[in-house]
Amino acid sequence: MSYTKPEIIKAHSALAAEFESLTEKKQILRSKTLESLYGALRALPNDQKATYGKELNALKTEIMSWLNKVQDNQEQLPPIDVTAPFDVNTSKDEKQMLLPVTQGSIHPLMTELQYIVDIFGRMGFEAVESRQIDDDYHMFESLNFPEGHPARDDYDTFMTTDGLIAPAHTSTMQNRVLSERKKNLEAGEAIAVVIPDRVFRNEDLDVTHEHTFYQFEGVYVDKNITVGNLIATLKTFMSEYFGQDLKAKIQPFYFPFTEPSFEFAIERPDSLKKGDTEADQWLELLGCGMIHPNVLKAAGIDPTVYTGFAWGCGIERLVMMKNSIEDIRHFESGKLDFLRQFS
Ligand code: FA5
Repeated sequence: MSYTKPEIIKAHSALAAEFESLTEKKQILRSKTLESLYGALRALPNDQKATYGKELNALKTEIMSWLNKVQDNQEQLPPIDVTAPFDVNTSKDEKQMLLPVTQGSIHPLMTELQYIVDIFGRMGFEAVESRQIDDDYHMFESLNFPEGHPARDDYDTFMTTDGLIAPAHTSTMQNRVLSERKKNLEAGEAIAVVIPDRVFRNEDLDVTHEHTFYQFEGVYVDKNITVGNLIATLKTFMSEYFGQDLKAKIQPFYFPFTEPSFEFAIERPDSLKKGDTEADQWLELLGCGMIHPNVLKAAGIDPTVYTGFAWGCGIERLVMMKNSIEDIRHFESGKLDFLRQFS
């Protein structure tokens, strides 16, 4: 449309220049120039409003078409694969350069996880992956937490309204590994498995508590297995992992899926001691115990013939102990200063 009103003609070229200079193009709709045209419309005598208003509307429509054009152009931009190991700024015709590996390194948690799995591999444990979405049966039911059991509240579990669960511990895998390996057990082969993965809890965060963290579960079942075997296994692992014998202690605890149940703590190195009380000297690393007969039964294993132990250990807390890291929140912070210490 060609405009006739001098104020609108002037505003049109001012708006076109302003649009050109804007990075956030939508801001044009808030332009002072446009605003003052609307102010002028309101101030006009009624008999002049119609023609002025028509031109102002046409100007607004033209501005909207500028905006649509910009949007169309943006939509036509080729998508960028942010996971590609290339420099995304090189054009298609140029030879795409692989990013130098010095710009990235394996996350310390993954390095440690591989090391943990390797130690257990040498101790005869097979590694099985857990999962990051599960259901009520594996999170609670199969682990001897019947519906309405108060201990369900101890695991501040994220769940969807239709019953899907973000696992709050790796124990969700116990029923699966026990059921799958029951036949081999009956044929004389002990069940010996470690299960690492990410777990999620609606936690209050502090230096030793994260909402998303890693655990590894251990499950061992055979005939004549006792608490002595459990402690010996954990101590062997700890001395191999830390390269020295650390003071460890177990104290009675409660988990619905083990009986008896324990908490296993190790003495903090001096740099991580928090205070003078007994509790400040120790870091709780894992929960463990003898697998409850109901858990074995849920997997079809006869608890009068077989016994076993299980544990669930926080990987961050192990790595913190080993490297004198004072705050668990560094791991997920993405801070390069922190990560580069391990590259
Ligand atoms: C459990 O998760 C049990 N499933 C462990 C278990 C497995 C017991 C098999 C018996 C048999 P607990 O909630 O205590 O227990 O967590 C186990 C370990 O995970 C803790 O000792 C700690 O090392 C780690 N952990 C727990 N909560 C957090 C958190 N918010 N942030 C970081 N690490 C945590």
